[in-house]
Amino acid sequence: MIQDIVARFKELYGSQPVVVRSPGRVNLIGEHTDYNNGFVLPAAINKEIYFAVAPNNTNTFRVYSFDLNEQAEFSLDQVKKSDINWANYLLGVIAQIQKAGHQLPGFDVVFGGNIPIGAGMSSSAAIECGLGYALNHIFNLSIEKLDLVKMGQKAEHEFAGVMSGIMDQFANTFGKKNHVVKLDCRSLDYQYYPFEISDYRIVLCDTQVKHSLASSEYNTRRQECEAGVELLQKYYPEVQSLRDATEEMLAAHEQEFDPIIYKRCRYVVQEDNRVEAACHDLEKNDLVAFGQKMYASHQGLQHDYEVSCPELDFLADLARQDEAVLGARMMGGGFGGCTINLVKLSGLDAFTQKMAEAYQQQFNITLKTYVAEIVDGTGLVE
Ligand code: GAF
Repeated sequence: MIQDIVARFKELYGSQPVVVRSPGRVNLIGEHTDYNNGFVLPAAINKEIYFAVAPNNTNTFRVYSFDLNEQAEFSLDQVKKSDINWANYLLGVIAQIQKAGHQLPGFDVVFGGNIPIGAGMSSSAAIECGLGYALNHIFNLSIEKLDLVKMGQKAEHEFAGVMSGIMDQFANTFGKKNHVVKLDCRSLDYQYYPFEISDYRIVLCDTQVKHSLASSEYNTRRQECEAGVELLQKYYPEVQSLRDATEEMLAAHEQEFDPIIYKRCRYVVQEDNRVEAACHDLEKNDLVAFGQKMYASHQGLQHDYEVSCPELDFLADLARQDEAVLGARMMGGGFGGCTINLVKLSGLDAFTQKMAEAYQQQFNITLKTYVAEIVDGTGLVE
């Protein structure tokens, strides 16, 4: 694939590009906690987007999407949102780099890869951070890695309209081979944990559905959490976000809460606690206990946070009945995309086959499954 992308670049633009590899991500546990300033436990995976990029000595940004076989060209003066949807993830990053005071000369890009779109593996963060990394490199902008992460997130807010947290861009950029990273989404302190699962595998079951509610409900969840914080602040001024709240605080004022807001907040508080506890499980190498927390996370996302959907619930329930599975849950924003499963290697083939058959029968949709390997974050392909 890399060779094809470089060949197309040379064909279209005639120069020699640098190549950047930008991965998707999984999240083991800690869902919808990032924008509540809480904790997440993601990793970069071997589903990746590749960028071929070179300066072009003009004032334009020319780009070709290898996967869509579409081309576009934009002036770098007054970069704004485009009608070409896919280009917005790129334009958003360009706008952020310019906003930070960097002069960007013209450049050409060919990009493409194998992160399934809309499957909850963060192809959008991979596009944002991959381009940011490439531009930083070819123009020697000296932007810190963490600032590239923040620019990617801002691009998502301003050009894609999703008020996402920082997890996806962080995992993309700071991912480390064979490790998960526990991120404190407030301080941005992080810690790597070896993810030693020799006879287990991370398996993603892709529902192939993306319900249209996804981005509007995502933004609604953010607002619901903020409403919960506002109420708590009347009694606990120290609560700046749900990360600072406890189940006891919530319970003490349950009557004053709208019941929906209450269960949203309770879920977030519990999920943050689960991330902490799951990290202790990893320290003890107790994958069984870790898996149990994944199931509990799914229950909370399904019943309290209500961001799951029948397809995800079906897959999580079915996985739970399989002895080869330690844990399963929906992953990412929800309303479609993937479940993440920890599956014993010896039972892997039987698991994927059984899941695919049952899913086909239930929804008449062909399930896609992926075995994810944990790789390093975005970097140059030498
Ligand atoms: C999406 C968002 F982009 C992340 O920031 C995160 O909130 C996630 O949904 C849910 O945990 O991937």
